[in-house]
Amino acid sequence: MQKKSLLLLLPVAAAAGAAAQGRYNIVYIMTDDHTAQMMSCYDNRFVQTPNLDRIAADGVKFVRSYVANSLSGPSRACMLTGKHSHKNGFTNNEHGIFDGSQQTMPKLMQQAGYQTAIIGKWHLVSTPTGFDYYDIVPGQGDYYNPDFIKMDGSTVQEKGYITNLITDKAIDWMEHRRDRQKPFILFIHHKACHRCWLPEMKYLRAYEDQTFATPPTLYDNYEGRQAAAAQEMEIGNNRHMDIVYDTKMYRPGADTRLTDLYLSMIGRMDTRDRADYDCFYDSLSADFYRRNLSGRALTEFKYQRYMRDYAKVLKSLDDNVGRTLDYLKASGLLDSTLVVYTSDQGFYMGEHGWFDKRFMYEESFSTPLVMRLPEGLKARGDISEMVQNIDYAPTFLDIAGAPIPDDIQGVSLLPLLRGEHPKNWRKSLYYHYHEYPAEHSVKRHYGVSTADGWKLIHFYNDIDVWELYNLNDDPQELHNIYGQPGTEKVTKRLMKELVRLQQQYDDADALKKNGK
Ligand code: SGN
Ligand code: CA
Repeated sequence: MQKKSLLLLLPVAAAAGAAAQGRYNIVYIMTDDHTAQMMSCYDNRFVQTPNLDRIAADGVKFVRSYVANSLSGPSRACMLTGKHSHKNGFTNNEHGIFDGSQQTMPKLMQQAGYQTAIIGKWHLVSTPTGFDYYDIVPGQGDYYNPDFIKMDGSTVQEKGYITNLITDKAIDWMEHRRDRQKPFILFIHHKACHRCWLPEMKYLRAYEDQTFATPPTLYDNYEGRQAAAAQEMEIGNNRHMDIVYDTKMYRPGADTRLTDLYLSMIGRMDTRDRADYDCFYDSLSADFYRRNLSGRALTEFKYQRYMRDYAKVLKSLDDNVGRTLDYLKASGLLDSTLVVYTSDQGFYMGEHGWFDKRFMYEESFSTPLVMRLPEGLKARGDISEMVQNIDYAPTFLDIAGAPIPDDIQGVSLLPLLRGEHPKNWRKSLYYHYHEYPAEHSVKRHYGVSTADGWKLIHFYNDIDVWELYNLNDDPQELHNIYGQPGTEKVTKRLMKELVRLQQQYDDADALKKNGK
């Protein structure tokens, strides 16, 4: 009680610098592969997410929020360290092991007197460091009756649907396990809405009568974009989007590349749930094989299945974020807690014909970011300054009143949360994606994106291709105008900015690759 009233009396600057007792808590909720197109406060076309929208309605929505490297493990490492991938060392999922001995924001939060806990997806291979408590899933985790890795090193299978379980554990930690004498930072890392979008049983039949509008670029021909043409993440291609695993059109004897993986995942369900699941998808599957679809009809069928299953998974997520907010309110914590909701990156919902992420194009470079602000932080509504996931670490440190080490590359968002709009705010962002050759075949690339709507990208490794976009004229990034007459001046400006950022962030390997 004393803690709450103390905080409410403190103006923000004093609160940030005050003793542990008077400081804000932080609840950081991060989903997997949740994209702004599927969050109604960003985009109203497809689904309603009333609980996620509540966060924005009571706080702020960042409309230019981006990641540094559009992939799970790397994004998580950027968030934890406040540094770009080449500095924190975790550049890709397939070969990375996070070096847990390095400086991380949770460790610095501990030093500042915070209790730290993480529940859910970790995906950084090494054992978590800097957490007073963890209960994490191995690798990508499972939707049904998932395993959890405990702090004693044991792995325990738990009964239920993953989004509910992670939320139960988060609430249980806040209610029963934490030290109430300390402020806390709790990381709730959901598996939702990662591939292959397996729904909670109560939403098995949700969205089935909804037909989602197809994006105008579903049949993109990738003209002038060599790397876009070389990817392997097309909905219409059965080698990329698996008809059994991704769209659940299983039938006995099916032997697609990912059939076994699919069967092992749904093999975790309880018998009764499985019978209901089979009853539902078997009849869709029988109908699908009877129709013998091909070409655009097949692509559009897969697109509808993809959208519906993704929407089902998201519905449980939205419910559970609502449950988390309700708990914070009921327990009297809400007004002393910064609630952050974001994703590890954006995702393609059929734009360019794709699912998955990785590219520096807007859908996957951007990520949703909304925050409910505690008493004393005055900002409300949309924030249009450019922000990136390397900014979260310095923001949380700033909120804790802890010093921000010089080697942290992100910047604190606290001034923006106070309602300020610093004149010298960054005017460009740096991006670098490293995972190639790998699943989905997205070439390595880095680039710069500017506040006035320009983007310059260099794809390298087994290719040497530059792309230039003017997002003001070409928001869908269909027209690569690199090298076209009239673009010399802007290209020169962007190239200079790219080099400046690579120098500032000390990305020495990338600097060498410019070849300019
Ligand atoms: C898995 C998925 C990929 C996905 C990566 C990375 N394949 O490998 O489709 O791009 O994860 O995703 S699957 O057959 O195992 O589903 S990330 O979000 O973890 O980076
Ligand atoms: Ca992800």
